[in-house]
Order: sequence, then C-alpha cells, then structure tokens
Amino acid sequence: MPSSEKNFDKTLVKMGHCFGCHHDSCQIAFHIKDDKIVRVTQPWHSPIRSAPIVEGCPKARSFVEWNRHPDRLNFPLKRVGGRGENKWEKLSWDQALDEIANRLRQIKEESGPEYLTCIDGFSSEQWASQRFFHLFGSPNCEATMSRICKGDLRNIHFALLGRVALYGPPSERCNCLVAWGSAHSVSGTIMWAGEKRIKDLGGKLIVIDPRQTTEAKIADIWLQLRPGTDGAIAMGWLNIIINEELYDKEFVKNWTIGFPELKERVKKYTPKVVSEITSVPIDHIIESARMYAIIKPASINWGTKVSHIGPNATKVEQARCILRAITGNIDVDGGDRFQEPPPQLLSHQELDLAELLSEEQAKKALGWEYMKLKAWPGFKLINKALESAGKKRMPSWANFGALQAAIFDAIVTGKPYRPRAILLPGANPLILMAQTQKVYEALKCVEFSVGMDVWMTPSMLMCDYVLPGAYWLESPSIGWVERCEYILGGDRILPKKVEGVYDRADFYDFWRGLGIRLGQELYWPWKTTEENLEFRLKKLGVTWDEWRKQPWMIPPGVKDRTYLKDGRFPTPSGKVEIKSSILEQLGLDPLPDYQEPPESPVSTQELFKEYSLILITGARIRPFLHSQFRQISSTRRMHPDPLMEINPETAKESDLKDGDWVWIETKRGRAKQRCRIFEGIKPGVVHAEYGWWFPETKDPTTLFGAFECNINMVTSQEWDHLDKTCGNWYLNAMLCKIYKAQEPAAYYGKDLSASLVDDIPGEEGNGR
Ligand SMILES: Nc1nc2c(c(=O)[nH]1)N[C@H]1C(S)=C(S)[C@@H](COP(=O)(O)OP(=O)(O)OC[C@H]3O[C@@H](n4cnc5c(=O)[nH]c(N)nc54)[C@H](O)[C@@H]3O)O[C@H]1N2
Ligand SMILES: Nc1nc2c(c(=O)[nH]1)N[C@H]1C(S)=C(S)[C@@H](COP(=O)(O)OP(=O)(O)OC[C@H]3O[C@@H](n4cnc5c(=O)[nH]c(N)nc54)[C@H](O)[C@@H]3O)O[C@H]1N2
Ligand SMILES: [Mo]
Repeated sequence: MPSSEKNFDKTLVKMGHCFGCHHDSCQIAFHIKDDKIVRVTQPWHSPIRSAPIVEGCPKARSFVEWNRHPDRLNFPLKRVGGRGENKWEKLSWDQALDEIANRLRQIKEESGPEYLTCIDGFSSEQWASQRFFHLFGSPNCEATMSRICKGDLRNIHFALLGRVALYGPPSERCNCLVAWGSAHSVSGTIMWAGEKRIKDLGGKLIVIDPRQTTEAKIADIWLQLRPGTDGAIAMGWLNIIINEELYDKEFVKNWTIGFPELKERVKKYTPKVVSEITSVPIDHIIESARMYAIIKPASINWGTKVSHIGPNATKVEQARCILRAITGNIDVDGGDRFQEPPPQLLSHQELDLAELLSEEQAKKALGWEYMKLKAWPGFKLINKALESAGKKRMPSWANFGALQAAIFDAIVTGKPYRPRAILLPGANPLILMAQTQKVYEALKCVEFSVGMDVWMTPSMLMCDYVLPGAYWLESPSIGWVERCEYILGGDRILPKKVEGVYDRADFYDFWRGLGIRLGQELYWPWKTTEENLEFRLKKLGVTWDEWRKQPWMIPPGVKDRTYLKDGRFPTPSGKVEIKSSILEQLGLDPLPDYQEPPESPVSTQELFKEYSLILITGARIRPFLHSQFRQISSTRRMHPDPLMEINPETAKESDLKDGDWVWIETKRGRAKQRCRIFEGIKPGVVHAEYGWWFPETKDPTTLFGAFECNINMVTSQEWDHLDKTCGNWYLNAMLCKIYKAQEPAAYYGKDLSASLVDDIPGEEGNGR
C-alpha cells in the first residue's frame, strides 16, 4: 500500500480524514509548509468513493484557516470576572487540571459522584469520557450525539433486530432508495455520491420531505408531507404492503415474531386516512409503498429529522425498521445491511468499563424514567440478548447515560438532587440544545463548570475553566465512522503544541489528566493518545508508526444475510421482533403507531389559531457544521446570514419580502432570521436555520449573540414534548407565528470583511 505522506519541494503533503460532516469521512490531502496548512486537495490515492468531490467542499477548503486563527483557544483559562464577562487568567495545563481535579474530589466526597455531570459533545473518543465517569462513579455523562443524532434509531434497532441496520453510503446494488428526512446532498458527501450513483444506474429514488431538496428534484416520487407526520406515512406503507401481500412471506414466516398483531395495528391506517393526516395525495402514498416493496433490493437511508419530531420520534424508526424487515431488505447488499465496528479494532464497548459502575449508581442517572429504552433498564435487556447470542454489548455512550434535559432541570430545580458540577467537552449546548433559556438558567447557577473547545463559544463563556482543545487537525484519530468498509484514521496533521504560541490537548489527554489525579492511574496506562491508538490497533498487527503512514484499512468483505449463518438474530426471541418484547418489558407500547406532534393544527387547535404556521428547523447548511465555521472567513462569506425559508404564497399572507428580517415565535420564545422566499417549501410551513451565533461581534454581554437568531430559543425540552422511548428533544414540527422585525439582527451591518480574518496563507488554487 502506498504511503500517505509525500514531500514536494519543502512542502509535506499528508493525508488525513475529515470530520466536517460528522457521519461521513472523506480523505483529504493537506499541504504543509513551515507548520502551516497552505492547501487542501484531493488525496492521490484513497479507497473512499467520494474522492472527486472533496475539492469542491467549502469546509475542506477552509482548513487552511483553522490552526492559527486568531480566535483559537491556545492556553487553559480560569475565570476571573463574573460568568459570561469574558475575563480570564491564563494558567498551565498542570495547574488547571490540579485545580479542577481537587474540586471534583471535594464534590465527590461531600455529595457523591453523581453530583458530577457532563454533556459530551463532539468527540471521536467517547469511550474515554465514559471510562472516566464509570471509574468516578457517576452515571450522569450524556453524549449529545447519542441522544439527538441517531441515538433513538440505534436503540430501537438493537431492540428489534439486535443490531443496527443503518448502513452509511448505499451500495450500487440498491435499486430503490428512500431519502426520508435526509438531504445528503448537503449533509453527507459520501452518502450523496452513492445515492447519485444509484440514480445514474437507473435505480428509483423516493423522497419524503416537506422541502424540495436537490434529492426531491431528481426523485421518481416526492412525498411533500406535513412535517412530523412521518409515522403516518410509515404505518400507511405497512398497511398497503400487508393488504396487497407485497411483503416477503418467507422472511416474515421464518424470521419474525408479532406479524399478526402488526396486521391488526395497521388496519386503521388506510391510504385515505394517511392522506388526510399527512396531506400527501392518496395515489402518491400507494405508488411509493408499492415501489418500495416491489423493487429489490431497497434501502431506507438514515435521516436525522425524524429524531427531532418529539414524542413520536422513536416510533417512526420502529415502523421503518419493520418495513425493512418485512420487505426482506434487512442484512442484504443493496438493502439495509448491519453496521458493526470492524472486529480488528478494539471497540468502544471494550474500553468504556460500564461494568464498573454499580447498579445502585446507574439508577441515579438523571431522567432515566423518561427514556427507558435508552437508559440502564434498556441497556440491561438489550445486552442480555446480545450476550446470549455471543455478541459484544452496546457501547455505553449509545445508551446508559443521563438525559440532558434532566441534567439542566436538576441543576435549576434541585430535583431529584442538585448536581454541583458540569463538564462540557466539545459541546455548545447554549446554541444546539432545545430551549436555550433553560440551558442558560442552568449554566448560570451551576456551582462549577469546565469546558473544552477550540473556540470561545457562548457555552464556553459561561464556564469557570476553559481548556484549549486540539482540533482534529491537531489530533490523531482512528475510527470506522458509521461505516464498516474502512477503518480510517491518521496522524496529527499539525502539532498540538508550539512552544510559546499555543498548548492544546486531545480529549484523551483531558480525561486521562483528570483520571490520574483522581486515583484512576491503573486504568490509564497509555501516556499519549498515540500509545492508546497503538493498543487499539494491536489486532491489526501494525504499530502506530506504520499506521500513521497508511491510515486506512479495508477489513475483509462485509457479508450478506449473516443471520442465516448465525441461525438467529441477537434478540430475546432470536427473531426480528415486530412486536418488541424489550419494549413490552419496559412498560412501553411494543408495536409501532402514529401520534400527532405535541403542537399541531390537529393536536392543539386552540394554539393553532394564534400560532398558525408549522416550523421546521436545522436542515443542514453546506459550509457549516452545526454551530461551527461561523468565524471562518471563506465559509461565512458564502452564507453570512441566518435564513428562514417560506413559500411565496405564505409570505404574501404575512406581508413579507425576500430579505426582510422576521421574528419567528413560539410559546417559548422568539428568534430573528432573514426571510428567504423559496417555492420548494410547503405552504404553511417555515424552515429556520440552526446553530447561529456571531463570533465577530466580540460582545460577551450578549454571549456573542447567542439569544438573537438562535432557533433553539423557540424549540422545546418540556417533559411532555420529549420522545417517550429515548428522550429526544422537540426541535421540529411545532407551531409558530412570524412577523416582520423592525430592526435587523444587532450584528448586521457590521462589516464582515473587517471582523473576519482575511490573512489566509496559501489559499491560491483552492478556488474560493
Ligand atoms: N434546532 C435544532 N437543533 C439541533 C439540531 C437541529 O437540526 N435543529 N441538530 C441536532 C444534532 S443532530 C446534533 S448532532 C447537535 C450537535 O450539537 P453539538 O455537538 O453541540 O454541535 P457543534 O456545533 O458541533 O458543537 C460542538 C462544539 O465542539 C467544538 N469542537 C469541534 N471539534 C472539536 C475538537 O476536535 N476538539 C474540541 N475540544 N472541541 C471541538 C466546536 O467548536 C463546538 O463548539 O445539534 C442538535 N441541535
Ligand atoms: N454541511 C453539514 N453537514 C452535516 C452537518 C452539518 O451541520 N453541516 N451535521 C451532521 C449531523 S450531526 C447530522 S445529524 C446530519 C443530518 O443530516 P440529514 O439527516 O440530511 O438531516 P437534516 O439536514 O437535518 O434534514 C434533512 C431534511 O429533513 C427535512 N425535514 C424537516 N422536517 C421534516 C419532517 O418532519 N419529516 C421529514 N420526512 N423530513 C423533514 C428537511 O427539510 C431537510 O431537507 O448531517 C451531518 N452533516
Ligand atoms: Mo447530528
């Protein structure tokens, strides 16, 4: 295999892999001169299908700007002013970690380990935070990604199938793809490349989305549903497929339990009823169900939006999982194959030490009763089934934590107890979590808070200590990132420390640094991230030095229909549990069903009189990743303002023109964005962007504009709005009203070019 490093004329070219879309990972070549990235280009060889797209990616191109950006955090900081005043004292890593560890020890001794909580945001090494927490004795570490971003999907798949049938990029063998609440043309380079390829090869594409995405434009059928009614579409498809006997009879007979009960349950979801609920024409519903069931193999790809619709979110995935199963598309190449970490890599569950947390402590997890499947009771049941089938258990970050909403609530109300400390490594909950006001209240009054990030974000402004994180460009990594075909990873592209300039640390350094100060020395034998990665690579038989020069591996081929070889699915019954015994044991409805969103023209008719539009939030923005990239000149110039999309018809009724500033208001609050007229959005629906704050304002009194355009000012983490199975917050498909704002957002009119950095080395050839 050729090396991933080359030298050209004083420039070192190194290949790395990108985290810029979270779920997809392109390989990129970084050109490095004098310890600076001067260009980002296509890798000269790479196993990854998306390779031709990388150079057109605004995020990839922008990495020349990151390492020495003047806004980067460079040294540990300790707060000297009030919270949010942005007044800090610089200190060394040793001193910072000593002080933080002393405080945590004191809290543990005085109150108990559960009084320490954590929102673990973006991290590729989530096993390390879990390991630290389990050794410390606290169950209250919540991984954002595992909650709002696929966590419910993962858990319901484990309950029904004993594995996860959400494969990353679709295989060329797929003949019918359903893009359901996903827009990979914006959110996933590799997945989108695969999807386009299927279309080019003559496959069918069904899109289910209230907005006309790029996917919808090339779709064979586009279902422009009322937001949040996905469950009704799924139940309707099941109804049609069962009534017209389009299901895979062999598979249903031999490999499932609960089909008769399902048949009974879906009876009421006739195409007519479903059409009334969703506002999709009857013939579209029937035609799409037939297309999905008849054309094989077919895949329903992963889309995050159904995870954001509130109480019914997990139920939608439950129904989709059953659709995959009864049409015989589970574990089939071109259908929905199982996603499993490559066995050659020591996986997170082998490192997270969940076994060390006592049952007594596990039960103190905040909010577990609101998410029984995605907390210790579900963890126990799922793992029992996995174990009896000889499989590895789930990683604890994917289940087994606390509920973020409950952590913030407990800090404010003291119920059931008042956590005293919170850690925020790689998380920006003030911008990304539902109901910003609630997060703010908690961050204001929590006794002790520590953040670790690459920028001074609104959430970091509220912390007592802020630690400078190495960005992934400055960290080594290894992972299989949602995919099983490749093990990816790589060396640090740039150093994490340059004497006198910056001194940043990896997440691993942080958890180990705290751990060894708190009596966990035995459990952190690897002194550096590299040593740990070498340990994880052992089964591959390569050293770190060999690996870093050739940072990918293609494990032996992924097999089809593995359940035939195993003779079972790793569920309690050994079958696909259409009627889930695990949900039943947890006291939850074992079958899928549809429920109206908690706020809708049907469920809250009174509210609808005043708040008469449906709001959806957070469709991805190509040049940004969540709240990131706002301070990067090249990406920000491509997309300077927060935009709210509205249909021309609806805009006319509200007397709005393209470019007007507008307030979007729900019962919980309001946010200001700029109106963008878009014919492709369903009338009566508005879509607002997420992740907005304004680093260029440099104004800590507004927490860098955290409360003005941030759409999570209007979303909800109220108890009765959370998903009933896994606790997801309510971010999408709620009622709102809109009205013209008298003033533009406060940051507006400031000269962006003056406040964003322009001095970007070597960007020539990157086609800005
Ligand atoms: N309204 C609404 N809200 C949403 C969504 C939506 O669609 N609508 N989407 C939800 C979803 S699916 C998700 S996944 C979440 C995302 O929520 P978050 O994960 O909180 O989002 P990020 O903006 O990526 O914030 C992570 C923080 O980590 C920092 N960071 C990034 N890389 C590194 C690193 O390598 N080291 C260190 N130390 N820090 C790093 C970033 O600077 C950033 O401040 O948002 C959710 N919130
Ligand atoms: N550029 C970029 N890429 C990213 C990210 C990013 O921030 N920026 N974030 C990454 C992360 S963590 C995630 S989770 C993924 C998410 O990426 P995707 O899964 O593609 O999800 P979204 O872009 O949030 O939304 C997809 C579509 O759902 C539609 N939608 C809205 N409401 C509904 C509804 O009620 N029902 C249905 N069926 N559709 C609805 C929206 O109109 C939108 O077109 O993207 C990842 N990739
Ligand atoms: Mo996500």
